[in-house]
Amino acid sequence: MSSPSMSLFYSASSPFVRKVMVLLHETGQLDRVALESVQLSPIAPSADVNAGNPAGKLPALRLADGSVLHDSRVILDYLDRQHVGEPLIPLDGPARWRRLTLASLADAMLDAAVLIRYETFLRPEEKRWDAWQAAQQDKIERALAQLEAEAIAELTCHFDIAAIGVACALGYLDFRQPELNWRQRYSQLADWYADVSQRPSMQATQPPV
Ligand code: 99T
Repeated sequence: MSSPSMSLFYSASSPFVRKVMVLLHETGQLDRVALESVQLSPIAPSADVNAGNPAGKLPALRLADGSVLHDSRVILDYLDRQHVGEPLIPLDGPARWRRLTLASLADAMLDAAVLIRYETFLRPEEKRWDAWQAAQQDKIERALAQLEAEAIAELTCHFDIAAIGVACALGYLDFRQPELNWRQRYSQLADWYADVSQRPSMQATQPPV
């Protein structure tokens, strides 16, 4: 086995990193990427990450030539063009735009959930803003409702960019917002998630307990 040619700035608790890891599993590319574990937050940045990604965010992928790709969407697109199997991001046609739109909705849930995490975990209590936090939570709820009403069949038919994104978003809600009890309101999504979370790629990338 050759040594990895790329390295991924990585955290096991990041759902954006998890999407990349799931794609690596699903496409048989795990051994091409070395993991560089990083602990960071908006107020405790990593100089190494900042040097490659001025936004200071994970994931970032250093390629063999030393250049750095970010963010997760760009990295997924890049890695999906590096294997010989069926692409997980359709190359063209209406399917491409629909699957990317579903993936973007999953990212929007994640953006809101990560902002809530920082608001409740990092921001001093006296500076927190309940209405702002509730507005982020509403975004998550609206996204869950639309996925339940419109996207179950599409998610079920293929474990691709859209399904990976939604699965990682639901996993992150379980990880950081267990009290949300989203399964009570979205039973079809719950059934779908129960099924896909058995996949080896999802099992191997679970957030820490
Ligand atoms: O905002 C920061 O300075 C640090 N935050 C991050 O690096 C988070 C880690 S999730 N990453 C992103 O927000 C990436 C978003 C980007 N659009 C992408 O890559 O798709 C950590 C969550 C947790 O630990 O709970």
